[in-house]
Order: sequence, then C-alpha cells, then structure tokens
Amino acid sequence: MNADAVSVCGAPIRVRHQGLIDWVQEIAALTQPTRVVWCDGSQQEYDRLCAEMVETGTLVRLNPAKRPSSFLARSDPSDVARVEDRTFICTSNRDDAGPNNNWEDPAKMKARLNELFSGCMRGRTLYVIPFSMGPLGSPIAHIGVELTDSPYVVVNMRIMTRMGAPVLDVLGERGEFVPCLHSVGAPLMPGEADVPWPCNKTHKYIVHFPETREIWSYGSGYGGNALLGKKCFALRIASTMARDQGWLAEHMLILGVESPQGEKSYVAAAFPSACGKTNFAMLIPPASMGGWKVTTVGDDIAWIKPGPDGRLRAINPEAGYFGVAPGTSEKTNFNAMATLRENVIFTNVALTDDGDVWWEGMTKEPPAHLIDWQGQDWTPDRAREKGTKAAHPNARFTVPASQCPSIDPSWEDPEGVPISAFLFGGRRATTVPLVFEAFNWNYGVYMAATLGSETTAAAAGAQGLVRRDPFAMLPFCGYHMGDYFNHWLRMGHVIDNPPRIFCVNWFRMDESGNFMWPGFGDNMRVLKWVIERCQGRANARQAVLGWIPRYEDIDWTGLPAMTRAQFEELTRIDIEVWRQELDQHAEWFERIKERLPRELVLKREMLALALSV
Ligand code: TSX
Ligand code: MN
Repeated sequence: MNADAVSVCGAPIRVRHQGLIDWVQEIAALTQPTRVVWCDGSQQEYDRLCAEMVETGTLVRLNPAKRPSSFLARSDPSDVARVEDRTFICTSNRDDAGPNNNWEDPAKMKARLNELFSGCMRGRTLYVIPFSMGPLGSPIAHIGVELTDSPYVVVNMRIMTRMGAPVLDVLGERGEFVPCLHSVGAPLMPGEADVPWPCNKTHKYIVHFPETREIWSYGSGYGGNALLGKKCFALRIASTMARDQGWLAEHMLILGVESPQGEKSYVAAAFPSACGKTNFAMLIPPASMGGWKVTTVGDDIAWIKPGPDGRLRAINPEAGYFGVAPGTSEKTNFNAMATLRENVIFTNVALTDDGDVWWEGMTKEPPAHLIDWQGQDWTPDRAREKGTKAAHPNARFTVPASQCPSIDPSWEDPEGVPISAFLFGGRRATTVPLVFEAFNWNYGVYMAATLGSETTAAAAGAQGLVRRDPFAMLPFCGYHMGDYFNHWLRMGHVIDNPPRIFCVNWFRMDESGNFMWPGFGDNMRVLKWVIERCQGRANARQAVLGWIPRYEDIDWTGLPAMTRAQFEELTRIDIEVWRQELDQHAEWFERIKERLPRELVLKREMLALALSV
C-alpha cells in the first residue's frame, strides 16, 4: 500500500505515519478484505455510507418530515448488548487483571485471535478510522485508530468521536495511537449474500492488552463491543494509562452549575446503570429556584488530569451520546428529546407507521400499531398477551452532543473544565440518605469503593438485591480493582486541593414503596447544597457517615410539599441497618483480597466503631 490511500469518496487522503501504514497493511494481509478504505470523516462520506446501508437493508431511513437525516438499525436478536463474559484483560501477570476481570495469557489469546481474524474480512471492506478521544490536540485527549469491516461502526464512530483526516494531521509522522481492531466475524464467500446485521453467533471476543495498549474485538457489531473508542479505549485501556501516568479515566458524567449570580462550577458524577445518569447530566432546574442553570459537558465518561494550577481538569472524551432510549421522554429528559430531533442513528427501537420511532416510556399511550425491534408487527393488545416489548430494553440512540440544548459552552475546551466535586450515587430503596458529604478524600474513596445499586426488577417496596459497583467501574476498570482504589487514594495527595466527595441517592422509598424524593429537576436542590458546600457557604450537621444537610440548609422554593419530618426521614441513618451494610462491605472487600488498600480496611473499622457507640 502506498501512502496515498483511497478514501470512501475516492479522493486520496495523505497518511504520513509509517507505523500506522505498516499496521493497516499487516491487518489487511491477515484479514483479507476485498478493499481498504481510509475514512476522511467528511459529511459526504457519512451520507454515502448511510445510503449504502439503506440499500443493503442495514439501515431504514426515517421519515425526513418527522426525523430529518435519521436512521434505524435492527440488530441480530442475539447481538443486543455488551458481552461481559466474553470480555478479557490480557496481562502477563494474571493478578494484574484482578478479580474484577476475565483474564487470559496474552500470547495464548493472540494465537487464538490470529486464528479467528485470519481471512475474517473476506468479501468485505476494511475501513480505517482515525479518531481522537477528546478535542483535537487537547493535552487531555488521546488518539486511536479503529480498523473495522462494519460501515455501521464507521458512521457511529463519526458521531461518537472526532474522526477522520484532521486526526491524521494531529498524529503526524510518529504520534502515539491505540490500535483498535474490530471485525463482525462474518466473512462472505464469493457470491454469498450479506445479511442486514452480520455478526458471529458462536464466537465473540472483546479483548484488551493493557501492557501494549491494544484492543481486539471479534464477532459483535453492537455498541460497547464494536465502537472501540468508548468502553474499550476510553475506560478499560485509558484507566491503565491513567494509573501509569497519574490521571483519572472515569465512568462519570460532567455537568456545569451556574448560580443566578453567574458563578460557574463543575461536578463529575458516577452512577451504576439504570440510575438516570444521562437524565441527571441534562437536568433542567425548577424555574422556581430563580435562575440556577445546569449545563452538560458529558453524560458517560470523564478524563481528568491535574492541570498546571494543580486543580483537576476534566474533558468529555466523546463527541456524542450513545444512550438508552427506553424510559427517555419529554418528562424524564426534555433536553435529550430535543437533542434527538435530527441526525440520529437509532438501534433496536420500534418503527411507527409514519416512519418515526417509538420506545417504551416515550409517551404514556403507545401507538396503535408499530414494527417492533425485530421487524415484526406489534400492537398494544398483542404486547399485553405475549409480554413482548416494541423496543429492546437496551435500544440506543447515537447523536451528536453538539445538538443538546444544555451543552456547556466550554464542553470542547482543550484545557478541560475545573472539577469542584465528585458525586457517587446508587439506587437504594433503604439505607443511603438523599445526600451526604464525606469527611475527607480517603473517606470518600471508601464510600465510592463500596458503592452499591439495587437491581431494578425488584417490585416496589420489596428489598432489591444490592450489587456492588465500585465507582460504577466494575465492568470497565482495565486492571485490579484493589490497585484502582489505591490509585484514587494516591491522587488525593497528588492534587493540592482535591474536590470534595458526596454520596447521593434519589431512590429512597417509604414503607409503602413510594419514592420519598421527587428526583429529576428537583435534584437541583441537592446540587445547589453541594456547590455551596464547596464554596464554604452551606451549613450541615455532622452525622456518623458525613455532613448531612438539615431541612433549613436546602432551598425549598417551589417545593412546599416536602415537610421537615419527611426530609428527616429521607436523610435518616439507621444505625442497625448500617451495621449490616458494613458487614456487606467486609464481604465485598474479601473478594478484592490482598491488594485492598489497608487505608480502606481502616476506614471501615473507624466507621464500625462510630456505629457501635
Ligand atoms: O433519571 C432519574 N433521575 C435523575 C434525573 C435527573 N430517574 C429515572 C430512573 C432512572 C432510569 C428517577 N426516577 C429519578 C431521578 O432523580 N428519581 C426517580 C424515582 C421517581 C420516579 C417517579 C417520581 C418520582 C421519583 N414521580 C412521579 O412519577 C410523579
Ligand atoms: Mn456508561
């Protein structure tokens, strides 16, 4: 291959990086594609690929009068989510992957992958996707190159990352990039017809080599398995880079809070799945609160580095939202619905008779007739009989972040935004108060390390099963969880003035199974207290777990329904229940074993002592 490689629109794009050229050539020789196409990232290229996928049946063009420049993809029914049991971390020392990851020997895994990838792109096009995670040229950003045989991946990557020719300019002749290799694992024999969603039903591998910083993904075309910039690079590989280089790669949203006086603060927050992270990132404060504003920097991932001034600065490494559609409505997330008006790729939602989309929770009443996510006729009556959903529960939208009405003016600032507070939240019907501030950094790390969330299948009022999801990173930490806790503890004294750490729980219930907190926009009341704590302006009472707002410490303007007694119940700490909670923490810590920092054992003992008097 010469340095003037062919692009999807036929115009050659100039590649100056010999290491990249060599790698593409090596992979082309291994996978045997019909042709190699270098993506330039242009609108024309995107439009052309979408048009081609409409021809082949991979995409359905939505009604331009309803949903301009938007498409629907229906996946293979077996390829609808991340495959955690097929996700591997390959380190030379098994213990370095930790109890939180599946491990395999790197040499053994490479041999297996070389077998699988051998000839796996026959009859297909190999697309070269240069992409930047974070604003181009930002000191917090990093570059990757994904090689894929899926045009669906190309168009999704164009929305989710900064992608194409400008990235090659930043990369130069010898810049660093993370090689990300992806194949749907479905080669075509000569004359064999393709299917709308090619994938490999028997072999799936999502493999990370943190020591050489490589990603190999085989057999799935879906989201987190295939858009390798996101979970694979921006979290699993980046978390190991961050450990080695002294920064943080986190499963966090970033939002801005502006006071009526125009003071701006930024908060990063981690929540396990099904806690409404995207809703929180796009929150609209109650108008009655007199001019408080929330802006969105990111909804899923934060890369956070100490800045020149010693403060932590965060970027959203992504350029789009790959969000769960079901449950999203004008009521739960008005800004998301506005973001989704055009230029969207929907995956596994239902199609309406007028060529638009629908999903469970989008409107109160479902349409009388739909085509469901599997392409079948769907009616509310038949759904009630058979229990079938119109949209898959993990149906997604891919949409440019720039379209979000609440997008923060600094969301693409290459220097990042300064972080004032970290929030950690879970879905807990009992036990965890609405909000409390950790006494100090290490204590906050303890709370994040023991973060738990209840399974949503639990019936109202019933005790759901608590799943521990430390820092909401359990499926995404690319190394030993004990080492990760230690890295967080270390970061606390690397930074001059570390952000304060808060725990929140929007989901506490009363004895009858009713939510005690209105949530959604009213979460602004909690955010306001958090921000004012950071500024040393808000009061609190000292409790065993940390600093908790009293009734009078919260702004209740426009929410007369919340009484002092209700709020006290919402922020109550039940000593007996917390003794049991600490026993569960000990059980959880047992799984991390010898690499658990002693500081966290100590923090648990101190808490236990405080609870015993
Ligand atoms: O996203 C949520 N947030 C954060 C929003 C900024 N959800 C949606 C569930 C997660 C997928 C919430 N659900 C929140 C919340 O704060 N709180 C609740 C629980 C709840 C549900 C309904 C009501 C109140 C609380 N009230 C009525 O339905 C009228
Ligand atoms: Mn996520």
